[in-house]
Amino acid sequence: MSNPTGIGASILRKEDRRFLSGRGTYVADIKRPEMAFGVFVRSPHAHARIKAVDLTAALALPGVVAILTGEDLKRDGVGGIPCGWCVTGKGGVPMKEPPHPALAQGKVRHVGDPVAFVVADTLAEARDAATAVAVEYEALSAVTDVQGALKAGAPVIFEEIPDNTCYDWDLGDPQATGAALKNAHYVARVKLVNNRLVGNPMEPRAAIGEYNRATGQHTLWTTSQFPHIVKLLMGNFVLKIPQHKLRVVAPDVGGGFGVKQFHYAEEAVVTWASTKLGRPVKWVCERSEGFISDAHGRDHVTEAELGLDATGRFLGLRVRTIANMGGYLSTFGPNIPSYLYGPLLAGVYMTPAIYCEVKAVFTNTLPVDAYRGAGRPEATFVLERLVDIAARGMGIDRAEIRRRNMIPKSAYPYKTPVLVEYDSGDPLSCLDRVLVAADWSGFSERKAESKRRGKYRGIGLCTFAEACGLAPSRIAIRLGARGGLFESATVRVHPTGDVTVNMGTHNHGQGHETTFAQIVSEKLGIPADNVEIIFGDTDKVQFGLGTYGSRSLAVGGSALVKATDKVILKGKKIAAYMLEASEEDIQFETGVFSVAGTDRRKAFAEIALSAHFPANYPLDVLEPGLEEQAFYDPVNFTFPSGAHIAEVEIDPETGEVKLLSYVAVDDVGTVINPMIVEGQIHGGLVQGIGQALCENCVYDGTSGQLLSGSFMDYCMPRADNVPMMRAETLSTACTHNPLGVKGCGELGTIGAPATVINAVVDALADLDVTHVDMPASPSRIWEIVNNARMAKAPLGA
Ligand code: MCN
Repeated sequence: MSNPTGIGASILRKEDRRFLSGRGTYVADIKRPEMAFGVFVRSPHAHARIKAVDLTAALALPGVVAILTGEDLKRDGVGGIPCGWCVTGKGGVPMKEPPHPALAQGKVRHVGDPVAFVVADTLAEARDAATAVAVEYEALSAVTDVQGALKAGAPVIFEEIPDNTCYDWDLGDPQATGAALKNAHYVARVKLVNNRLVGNPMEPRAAIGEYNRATGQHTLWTTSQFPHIVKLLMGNFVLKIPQHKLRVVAPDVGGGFGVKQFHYAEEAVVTWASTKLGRPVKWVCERSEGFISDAHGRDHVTEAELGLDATGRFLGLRVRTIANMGGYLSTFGPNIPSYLYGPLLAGVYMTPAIYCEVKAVFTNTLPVDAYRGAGRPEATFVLERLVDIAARGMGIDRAEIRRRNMIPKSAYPYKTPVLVEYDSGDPLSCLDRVLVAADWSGFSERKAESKRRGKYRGIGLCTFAEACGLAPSRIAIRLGARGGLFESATVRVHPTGDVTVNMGTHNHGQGHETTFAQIVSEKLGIPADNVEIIFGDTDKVQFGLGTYGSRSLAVGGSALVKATDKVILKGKKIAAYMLEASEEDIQFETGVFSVAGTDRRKAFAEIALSAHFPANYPLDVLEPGLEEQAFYDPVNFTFPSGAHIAEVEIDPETGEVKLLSYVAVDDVGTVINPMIVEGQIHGGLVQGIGQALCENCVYDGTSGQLLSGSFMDYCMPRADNVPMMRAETLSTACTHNPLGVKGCGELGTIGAPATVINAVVDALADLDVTHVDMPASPSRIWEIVNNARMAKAPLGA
């Protein structure tokens, strides 16, 4: 490697210097002069009419500045929280899009629905006053599960939507798929639940609104993955603040995982309150408040069938899913179980016919939206469970059945029957490598050893493709996005040759300050330490769409390459002038401009200096300065793929599933920083393992109360749940972006749930268990094991 801080170098994360020394700046750290504190009064009911709100006692308490309600919103003409994606269902019927007031009006629709906002001089005073707000509710019956919400006579969440259905959508060819299943030699079937999850980023959400009466400028500091979108949605639709008068700042953000990529009511309420009151207003979410106010993830109920011919080749796949939308539509909610789900059902296989139907349903629960992987883990789980069920049903080795159906490298670009065209990939190589790395062939010995100790051992495999690098504006807009999905970068070269880059993406744990600096280092031949990456402030950074859908490198990084290319082009003009040569003869390599075939050269820093001291510039042909901007909108998604293997051991006495090993081989295209990619895959794997083994968001079906509303009941994976994991990469270059990169941020959550559950089911195969729903918690496994044992050898038999 010629450049020690360029592409391919595993340099340490630059941003960790401030994080590890406790010097990050999070929204909760920000103090503004005269700042007041806000606390939300939230509904204790899942479904209720608001009969009256009595503020008398609360307003009389010390320190209270104001208490705002949904009625105040109405009076001030504040708009509802908009949804950013409109899905069109069967027959061209657009989704139902009910109003979403920032503070409830007339009715509450989930536990935690905000009803009032109390602002006081101190946080303690605001909390006291919040408990004194008297809301009279008329409780209504609630429904929290999707099947219940579709039953005749179910509680109706919105009067104008009597069947609680947001949309009824489909993708693929129903006739061809029906015929394929009818003619199949074998049909594998599964009914499964994709468990509901709470994202729980380490830093809870927070927001501060501030209004400057002198300039008419509004500022919102918020824990957001996409400050420009918040600015657009909130400014334009909710508060009607002209865009040039609104600044949104998302400083250091302590993890998002999708949870912070929505425009939330709280952001609008603090901004509105600060304008009304003429004082900055701060709200910081409590951890337990996060459980009832952050959007949740997953929550599907699915039935699916995979038809195969006698040789084990896939003929047709039919999937019927009911997806929970919750009590309101969140920013991307409708898009997750439709366009981020259906197109992923092809996986890495050549299934000729696929048909997918999704009903999205309103319930009395928190809105459901993207959570790391967003739609793609759900699709992978359905497909990879079916593949295992088919292999077992037909007596074919699980690796072999996958191999027989996989898209060979030579068949790329490959168009699937569900909308997408994969540009590149080599899933067979991923499979071959993971089988060796995990010693698939030596498993039976290890299983026998576990058996001698009275334990059930299982090995699970999952091979999958993902669509990420969320962009192509033209595709997204056609499919219902209410905005573009390009990305942007500005490269400012200082007179010394040091560089500041403004990125439209947002770094909240992904290491952008390092990897984007590595790209600049590689392109301009300067050390990564001489490059500063700025993001997250709409006043500093040009319009950009933010970070989600593993898009920052593929889309943002490509914009950065374009901008640096423009810098090099301009540098060549300057060099040509300085070296008295023709522009065509100037070469640029490893930070040096030179005249081809001569020893005449100028270092990058000399060119930068000259650009800022244009003593004798021919100003008609050469502008001073060295700063370039680029916007990049790709032609396609990127399609990483992977093959993962997990091994588990189950203790039949306790039901505990111990994860013994996990090996992942993923194709992420060109790797910018191997260590960061490995870390990203590890992090995603732990979240996927969490979904598979312990995390579960549970509502009480009758009262609609959230039963798993704290870390006492919602089990996050911890270090001792996870073994040492091995994450390897291989690279087939993306064919349509300049770096050949594919995203890596979500691979772990997409592959791990199916991998781990396939291993759990394999461990229980001798008990004739064919499927286990997530999470495979000790109580669930204990029950399955004991029921299966009883079925095989009933008591007294
Ligand atoms: N990278 C690389 N080479 C590749 C691919 C990526 O070096 N071939 C680097 C990138 O330059 C970047 C990181 O890996 O530094 C992740 O890149 P990418 O896959 O483009 O994903 P994003 O940066 O867009 O991050 C989003 C993704 C998503 S969707 C979620 S959710 C998520 C995630 O990343 N949330 C995270 N990783 C997270 N990590 C942390 N710590 N916290 C979160 O909230």
